[in-house]
Amino acid sequence: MNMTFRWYGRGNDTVKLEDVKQIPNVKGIVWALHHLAAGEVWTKEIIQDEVDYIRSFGFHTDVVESVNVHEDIKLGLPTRDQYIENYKQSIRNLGEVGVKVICYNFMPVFDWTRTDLFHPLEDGSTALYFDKEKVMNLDPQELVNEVRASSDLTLPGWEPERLARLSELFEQYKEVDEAKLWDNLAYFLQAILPVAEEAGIQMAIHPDDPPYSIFGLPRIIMGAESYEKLIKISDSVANGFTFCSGSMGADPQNDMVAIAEKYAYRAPFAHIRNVKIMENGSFFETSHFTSDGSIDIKNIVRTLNDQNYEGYVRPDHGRHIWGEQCRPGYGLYDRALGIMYLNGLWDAYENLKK
Ligand code: DNO
Repeated sequence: MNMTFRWYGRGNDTVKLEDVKQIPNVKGIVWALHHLAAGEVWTKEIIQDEVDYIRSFGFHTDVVESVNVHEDIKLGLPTRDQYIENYKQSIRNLGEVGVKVICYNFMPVFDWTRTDLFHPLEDGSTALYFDKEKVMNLDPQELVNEVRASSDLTLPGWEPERLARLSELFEQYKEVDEAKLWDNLAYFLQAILPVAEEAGIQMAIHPDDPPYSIFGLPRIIMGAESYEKLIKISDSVANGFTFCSGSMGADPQNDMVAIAEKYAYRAPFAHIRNVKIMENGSFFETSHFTSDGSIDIKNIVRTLNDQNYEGYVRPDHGRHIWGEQCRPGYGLYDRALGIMYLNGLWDAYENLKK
């Protein structure tokens, strides 16, 4: 297990790398060039500048999350080829500085979706919340307005340029059903995987969050069946997954321990976090501690440990605790607690092997 921490970059994150340095066992920073729009080439100069900064703290920069996929690629528009060329160039440039994994997603319009970024929990903290009924009944524009009004910091994947053309995008997606979205993903992968292989990079697709259709948009990376389909598209080593316990696990039908058992070998990157799923399907995010939520975190870690998992791991969204003002879900304190829980579990299982 190679422990990492996601960080949004200088001037773009409330967390300082000096502070991340004090969390035991963190080896690398999961980074991205968040100021570049989806579809732009990540140039060598900008990449080099960012990795130099991160490496100056002694962290590795092996994992990028995310290089966002331009909407025209997901829609399968004629303009996609140029954006795919740009994507290939970004992969090559990232390979040159030694990046090993690129996490990305193929979710139409929205990346992860929540209805409340600061939902009060019983312990006095706040956390991200997904009210299923609300999403099923609300117009997407209303939801976006409501959520954005609650925080100056946008959610990753909720970039202003995407949200600015919301109704246009929804119109375009009327032509794209699940089968079409799969075709568009296959087209994209077939084009980029050989380049990734050559660059020594594994692409790691992130599951849809939540793992079912919302606002009538197609969703395709939802569970074990999706993984089988992905493998059928290409068996290349570069065609990897991001295991995400909280995203895929938000559908109670997904047994995340079984999924880890079967697919961790194809997942160079794992996001480990807990969610509490209510009977009506709504969920809120909890501490990483197993008993606080619905996801069997300790047995996920045990499964990874049994497999001597060498992939990159990061804690995922945390609660907002101890009065911390931070990006929704991405504060320092609760993620640090999450890391120590994961470290503790890992050490304990490791010890049992002796
Ligand atoms: C949420 C994250 C996602 C993830 C992207 C990957 O916190 O896990 O935003 O980074 O879906 O492309």
